[in-house]
Amino acid sequence: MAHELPELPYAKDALEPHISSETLDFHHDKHHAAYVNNLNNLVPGTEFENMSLEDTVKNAPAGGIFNNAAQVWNHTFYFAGMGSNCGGDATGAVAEAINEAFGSFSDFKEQFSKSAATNFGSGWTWLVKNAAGGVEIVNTDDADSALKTGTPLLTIDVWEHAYYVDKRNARPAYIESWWNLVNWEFVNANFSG
Ligand code: MN3
Repeated sequence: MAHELPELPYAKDALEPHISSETLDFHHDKHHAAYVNNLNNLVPGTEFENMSLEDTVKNAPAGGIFNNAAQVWNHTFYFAGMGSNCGGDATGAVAEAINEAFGSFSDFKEQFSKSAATNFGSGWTWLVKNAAGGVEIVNTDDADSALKTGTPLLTIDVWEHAYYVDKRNARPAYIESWWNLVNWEFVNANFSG
């Protein structure tokens, strides 16, 4: 049972002008694809050979299998959390949870953006549902995934390959663009799921 690279849930140019089709050519077709290929090369003959992607992320020890499995899952989740005709303020039940946790959407947006901008080196910034049913912001390093510890609702990839084509070194400009793409229907589905 080989892992497969999921298709993007939109056309390559659907996220423009915020994220270019050239970025997606590299980010999905090269980087995401490479993690899938690496994982498929690593699992034969191990206990992970026939394990689902989610279970592999949750169970693999630190090392190559975990890193590649988590990067496959994280990227699929990241791409699914964006779309055209998206962005704006949060909607639905997750909007209420955000207001409860952060006071207002603008306060949440400011804290999330700051966490993503200051997440040192390569990593991911997440909105997660915690054990109490509320929401919080979590940063992870490198390939690490919020899937290991809780219920991810939304993520932004802050590895340089996510923004260097469009924004060069300006991570904050990428984060500001990304807010225009957040798919709040996806976030709400994860929150209630
Ligand atoms: Mn990436």
